[in-house]
Amino acid sequence: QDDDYVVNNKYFPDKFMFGCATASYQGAWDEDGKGQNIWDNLTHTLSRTAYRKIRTMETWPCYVKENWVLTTIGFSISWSGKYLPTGFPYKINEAGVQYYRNFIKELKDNGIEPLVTIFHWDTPQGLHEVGGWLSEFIVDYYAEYARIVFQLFGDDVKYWLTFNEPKQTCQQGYGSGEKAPFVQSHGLGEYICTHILLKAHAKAWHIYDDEFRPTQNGLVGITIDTPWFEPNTTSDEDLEASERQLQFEFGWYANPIFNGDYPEIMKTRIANRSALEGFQTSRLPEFTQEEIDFINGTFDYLGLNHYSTYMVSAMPEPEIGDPSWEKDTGIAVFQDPSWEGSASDWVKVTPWGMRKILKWVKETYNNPAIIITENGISDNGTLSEDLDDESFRSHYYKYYLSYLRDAMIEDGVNVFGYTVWSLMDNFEWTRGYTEKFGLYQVDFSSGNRTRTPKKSATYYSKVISTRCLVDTCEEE
Ligand code: GBH
Repeated sequence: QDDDYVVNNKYFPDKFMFGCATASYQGAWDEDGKGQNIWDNLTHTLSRTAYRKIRTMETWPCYVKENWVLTTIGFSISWSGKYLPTGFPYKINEAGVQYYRNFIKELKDNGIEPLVTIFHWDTPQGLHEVGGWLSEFIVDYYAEYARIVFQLFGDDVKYWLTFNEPKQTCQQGYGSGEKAPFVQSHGLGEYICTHILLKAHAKAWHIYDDEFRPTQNGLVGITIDTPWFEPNTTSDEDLEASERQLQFEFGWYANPIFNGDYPEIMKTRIANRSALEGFQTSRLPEFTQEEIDFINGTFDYLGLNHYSTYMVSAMPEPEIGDPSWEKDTGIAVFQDPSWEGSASDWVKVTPWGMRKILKWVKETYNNPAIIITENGISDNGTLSEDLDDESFRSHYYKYYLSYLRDAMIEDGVNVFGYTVWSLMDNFEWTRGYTEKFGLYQVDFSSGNRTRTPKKSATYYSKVISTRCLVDTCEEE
């Protein structure tokens, strides 16, 4: 978009947190008597080879051994669970507790701040079988799980995230059905799931606020993901399309938590379309005033996952028929074929989108404290793409971080940290091992999962230790 762009040469503040992100299920599945979750249920019905790979993979403690200069590392706790094998609080697995205790201690001993996600998509199978995220009962089970986690680890963990990407849990898990548990209930399931999940988030935040904050003094946020949506033209219709798409994608979760209730545009559009479709009430459930107040303000900071950009343009109102979230949105979404791609069809190199989304979030939600909890790009595993300093992954980080720094300096966005996705190649959900996001390559066929730093690992280490993206930086 901007060929003359010059990489930002200002230092990142000393207290800026740089790190790497990981997630429990993407690195290991069968440790310490863990129970089953909805992803085990999927992967265990795959071919034996795929299953074996998943089951023998245990990659994570390398960062300490490699002597990284990380200031933070993001990881998630397995609910299913390293220490609650059934997902229910009646049975706590001591081996699992000890595992996380040791891990957190090792981090702290190495000066690395743990950034802990309580839920990254791995609903316990037992809870799924009684309704999962479509059942109100899960609110209390989740809240109880969160309370136990705060109790067990809260003396050492100061940065909590209740959920990673709730939209993927709900829209892909219960709407389009592309991710576990593969429920296809277009235009209905994802709204019910979200309604319940937001209450679970709020309840966990309140539990922390009432019972743990006074002694533990940490921060509890939520990670929400969104691309940037660039208007195709400067017409009013396309500008509205961009705003509307952001509200349906991000505001769906952020508005209830940061401003109160669902975005107006969602309430109106879904109510109108539901009525035309013949529903008695809107497919978007309504919060009571009490619920709105309970959820509003339940954040200490925002985790933002951002990878790429889409173009959007206005289009004629989709015909009335079977409902879907896409039709409720009613926007044409596409990517420009000229954008540089990656091993993931959805990740295009569009670093300017980072500045735009940060500015939009600042303006829409009253300038919250933000940490970028995921940002990254995939290769296909042949390292050849990641060999020199200007390798595409180093290039990606350099430019995304540069626009991020611009957002901080020029737009006054309050970003306090950044963790790349991901520390090492890992299990990419339904895409298996075909897309490699790691700074470290993992040899999944070797017994000890040999890890090799890619060139981008060297570049990123240098950025962290110099706090500068280029060879020499200037003070602000
Ligand atoms: C992250 O989601 C996840 O949090 C992480 O676990 C995962 O490893 C990482 O992505 C890399 O994949 O199939 O075209 O419909 C990022 C947000 C939203 C990206 C859903 C993929 C589906 C695009 N994801 N999106 S498509």
